[in-house]
Order: sequence, then structure tokens, then C-alpha cells
Amino acid sequence: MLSPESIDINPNTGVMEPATGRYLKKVCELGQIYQDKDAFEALVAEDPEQIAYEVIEYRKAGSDLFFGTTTMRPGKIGREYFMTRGHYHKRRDLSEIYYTQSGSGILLLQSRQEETKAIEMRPGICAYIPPDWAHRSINTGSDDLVFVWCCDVETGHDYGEILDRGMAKLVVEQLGEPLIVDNPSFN
Ligand code: M6P
Ligand code: ZN
Repeated sequence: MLSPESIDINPNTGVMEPATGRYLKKVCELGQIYQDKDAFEALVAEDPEQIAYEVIEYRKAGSDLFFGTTTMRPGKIGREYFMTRGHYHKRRDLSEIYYTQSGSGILLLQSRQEETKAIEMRPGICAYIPPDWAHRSINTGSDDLVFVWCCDVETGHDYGEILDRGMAKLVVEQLGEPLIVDNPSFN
């Protein structure tokens, strides 16, 4: 029998105590996802170690669920805001939730039929990501964007298609506000 647990999550930093795993994603690893390659090179040259986001997770041996936090730094590359790689799930029948703790952003979703949806991310909003919808989170604010995610342990990430093709929509800054536009290089 599994024992109950209590995990302390700091809503401003995403730090979890206890946690069982953690990784950092540096800006320099994400060149493929941004449109403006010159802006990307310039930012990486300025600070090759800059962090884009951090994922912390809690995985309990024997459980069907696991969950964690993602903490995204604010920033832009060209007109695009800092964002996650974006993925489908390996298990095409499994969903996920994102519950925003602090900051503000947009969760961009895309179905296999290329239908697009955008869900606002702000404290209090819990987004449901249905099975087989690709999803990418975008920090459109000037503070860290922190959210809790939860899914089945079997879910897995499938990055291939989104890395190769991008998503049909981009979130860019226009006059200080986020704007969702068509991705000119999506085909
Ligand atoms: C969310 C979850 C994680 C995911 C992370 C970063 O927190 O869906 O499973 O790893 O975002 O997103 P990505 O893996 O697409 O870079
Ligand atoms: Zn996911």
C-alpha cells in the first residue's frame, strides 16, 4: 500500500520540497524553436548560461500519477516570448493539467487536425490539456511564470513533430502586449 504524502510548493519560485527530479533548460539549447535566429545568437552570445526554464518533479514509486512544477523566466527572442519546447504525449490517450501559481502567460494548444486553442495562464486558472493536443507554455509577463502540472506516469513526451514543424501559431509582442499570429514558417 502506498503512503500519503504532502509536498510543499513555493508558488513564487516553483521549488518543491521534497522533490525526486529536476532539470534546467538553457536558452542556448532552444535555438530550433524561435523564428529570429539572429536575435537568438545575439542573446546566447551575451549570456551562454542563461536559463529559460526549470522543471522539478515528484514521482512516487508505484503511483499512477506524477506531478511537478515548471518555472519559466521572462524574456524574448526577437518578438517571441520565452517558451517551452512544446510536445505531444507519447501516450496519445493521456491528458494533463496545468495549474498556474504565479506570473502570466499563454498555454498554446494544437490538435492533430491543426485546430489551435489558447488558454490564459494566471494564478487561479487550471488548464485541462486533452489527449493528443500538443501544448507549449509561453511566459508573456515580466516575472517568472510558475505552474504545477500533473499527469499519468505513463504519459511521456513526444517532441519530434513540434520541433520539426513548429506550431501553427506564434505568440509575439506588439506594442507591449502579447498577440497570437500565424506562424509564417509552418507548413
Ligand atoms: C510542463 C510539463 C512537463 C514539461 C515541461 C516543459 O511542465 O508538461 O512535462 O517537460 O512543461 O515543457 P517541454 O517539455 O515541452 O519543454
Ligand atoms: Zn505534456
